[in-house]
Amino acid sequence: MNTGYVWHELYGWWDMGSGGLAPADPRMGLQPLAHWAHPDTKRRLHELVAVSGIIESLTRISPRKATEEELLRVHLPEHVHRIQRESDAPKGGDAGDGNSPFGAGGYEIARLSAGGAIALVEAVVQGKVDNGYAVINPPGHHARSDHGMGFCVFNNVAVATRHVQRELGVGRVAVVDWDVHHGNGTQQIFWEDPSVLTISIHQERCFPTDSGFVEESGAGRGEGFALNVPLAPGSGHGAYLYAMSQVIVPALRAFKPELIIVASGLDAGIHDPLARQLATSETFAAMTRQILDVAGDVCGGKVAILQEGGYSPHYVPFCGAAIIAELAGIEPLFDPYLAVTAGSRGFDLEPHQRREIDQIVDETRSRYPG
Ligand code: 9RB
Ligand code: ZN
Repeated sequence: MNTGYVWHELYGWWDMGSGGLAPADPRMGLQPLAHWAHPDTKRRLHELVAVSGIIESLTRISPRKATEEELLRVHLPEHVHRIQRESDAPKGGDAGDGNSPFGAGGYEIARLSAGGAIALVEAVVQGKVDNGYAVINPPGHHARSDHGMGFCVFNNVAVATRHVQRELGVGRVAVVDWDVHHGNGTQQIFWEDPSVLTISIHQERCFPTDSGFVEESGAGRGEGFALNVPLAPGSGHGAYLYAMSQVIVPALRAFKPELIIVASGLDAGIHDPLARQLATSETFAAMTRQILDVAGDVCGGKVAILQEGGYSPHYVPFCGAAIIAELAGIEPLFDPYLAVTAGSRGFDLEPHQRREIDQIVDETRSRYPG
């Protein structure tokens, strides 16, 4: 496969300050330490792709900065201009929820992240590559039209989707968000839009804690074009693949998109500090295989995978590299962590997980988009 690949050094310069989840504050007992979303995790993914030699099999695609006009297709002017203003301040600003700080000059990096998404999706649509992966940063799936949150400033997936719809004549786009957190921003942006099917598979009530329920399905003309697959904590390889094959793949086959964009958080990985799922590099490779198979049947294999979250600096690189190797059709990279986790209880589909996923099938099958 001719697989596109996006990375830029400035993604590794995204400055979240110090503190962990919230900014350090001794009055709250919060000691300074590298923020959980420190960009080194994404840089280490890129460096594993480079050092392993996987990069030799990929087509490098250079990102550009998304223009203000491109951002405004998705976001309100107040949001874009506030980020721009705060980025000009000596110490930067916050994406919108007080827990998502960024340093001076962050506007430029956030535009480069959205522009990296545009560049990859455009190359896939134009057939310059068959599929591709963009290790972009900051992430985007929590960013709503009116404000950022959850470490996300601009909704990269949404900006790229609008770009190919407006500029390249693409109609139906499916977004599969396997980040362990709910893709609430993407869902909100396309809530009433039947041209974009948003699917989010996530740990139930992980973040945000008040969205991502099965009952959320879109509204107006977009009714039925949002799909949520909330999983119990402790879901692993078996549960993820069962949910993909029973719910997500059938919905994609019914919708028949012209392009599939994956919002690829790697924080469902077993070593992630921000969630409690048990996915391994093999899980991510197998989910990629499922997406490639359905894409091969419905949209000529057009799949663009865009980085979202992922907070284990040790394990994220192996999960990302496994996805990229699967996209490119090359040998998987040896994952030294598998030896530690193999055989752990919860890797196979547990009876309660099967029951809950079957229930999601029952509740959603009648409203699959067509
Ligand atoms: C804090 C809150 C967060 C913020 C972001 C994430 C993960 C994002 C991600 C998880 C929890 C709230 C610190 C709310 O990876 N997305 O893909 N917590 N945010 N209140 N407080 C005090
Ligand atoms: Zn996440």
